[in-house]
Amino acid sequence: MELDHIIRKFIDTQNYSVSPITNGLINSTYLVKNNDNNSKYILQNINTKVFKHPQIIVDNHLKINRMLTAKHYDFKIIKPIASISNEFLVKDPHQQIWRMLDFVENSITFLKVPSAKIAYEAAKTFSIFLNTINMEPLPEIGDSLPGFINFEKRISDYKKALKVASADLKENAANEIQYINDFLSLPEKWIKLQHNNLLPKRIIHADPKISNILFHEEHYPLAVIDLDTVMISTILYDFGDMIRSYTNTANEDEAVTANNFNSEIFKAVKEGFLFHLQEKLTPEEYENLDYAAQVVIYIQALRFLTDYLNGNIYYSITYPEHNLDRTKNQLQLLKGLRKYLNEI
Ligand code: GN1
Ligand code: MG
Repeated sequence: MELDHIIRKFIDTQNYSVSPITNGLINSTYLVKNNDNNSKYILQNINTKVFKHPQIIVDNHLKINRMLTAKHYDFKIIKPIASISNEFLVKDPHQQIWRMLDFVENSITFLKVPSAKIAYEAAKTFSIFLNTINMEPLPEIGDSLPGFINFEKRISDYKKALKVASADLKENAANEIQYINDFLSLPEKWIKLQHNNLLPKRIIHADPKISNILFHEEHYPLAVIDLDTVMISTILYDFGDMIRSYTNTANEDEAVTANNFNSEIFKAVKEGFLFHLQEKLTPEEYENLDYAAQVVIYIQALRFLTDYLNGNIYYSITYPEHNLDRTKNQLQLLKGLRKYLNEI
């Protein structure tokens, strides 16, 4: 078996079982169980087309763990597991990079939020996580994804994709292209705030979607996971992405045609997010929360659409229209959110 080579670098037995976990869109993930002693681990193949310097991810992860350990933090801290030869990153014969992480027993993840209560708990968990790691002076966090929150670049990548895409793809995506083009000026204010240094630099998670929190089977939060994107940027991104992920009544992968935005959850997320952070936010941050949510959803739609037009080179897909369906989902969510914000 292909995986055997790599698993044996981490655990010293042939008596194991392995099964894929198909949640992520970038890395490939497996659950490995050592049947000698019943211990379980998460094994991941790091997508080095996206994360060009995996060592940065490992260093950031260890740094964040040290900060969480040093402070009072009630959630589980996921540790990277060293290989038998004491390395956190291991290369396979195809030059693929692998790592192993703690597995948390009795944990589950959600692909969509089942209730406003879970949304509140998730946002509050991130609020505590962010509050715990944002100590002054900010430690040096490596940039694992240069340009990740550079929206000018996101837009120019989209325009490039539009130029080279086939007529067929553009026809399939005609409505979505129209909508994205109509709102190209939406991120301008954000870009300006960033250029003028009006948004404080903080450590953010940058992928606080609902499946990046482990819940106990009895539905209370256990751990924040997936620290790969942890970076120094504006906390508006994390708030926006929580709204993007938690207010969606559909799975991110479903092509929806009717409203998929839930306003009760919107309120719950805001309350949970502000639980620990309210006093820390500057007026610019606080006043732009609702705006940021729109921009993050818009940029996510634009990223899915860009990838569709580029022939699906970034996000993993299971069928050709997958990224277009994801785009439709995000745009429908954006419409729902904007309608709600206009009404209140
Ligand atoms: C990607 O692979 P995953 O699920 O950790 C993406 C996020 C998107 C998310 C959408 C490095 O995260 O930015 O918001 O998909 N990560 C990267 O589900 O691009
Ligand atoms: Mg991620």
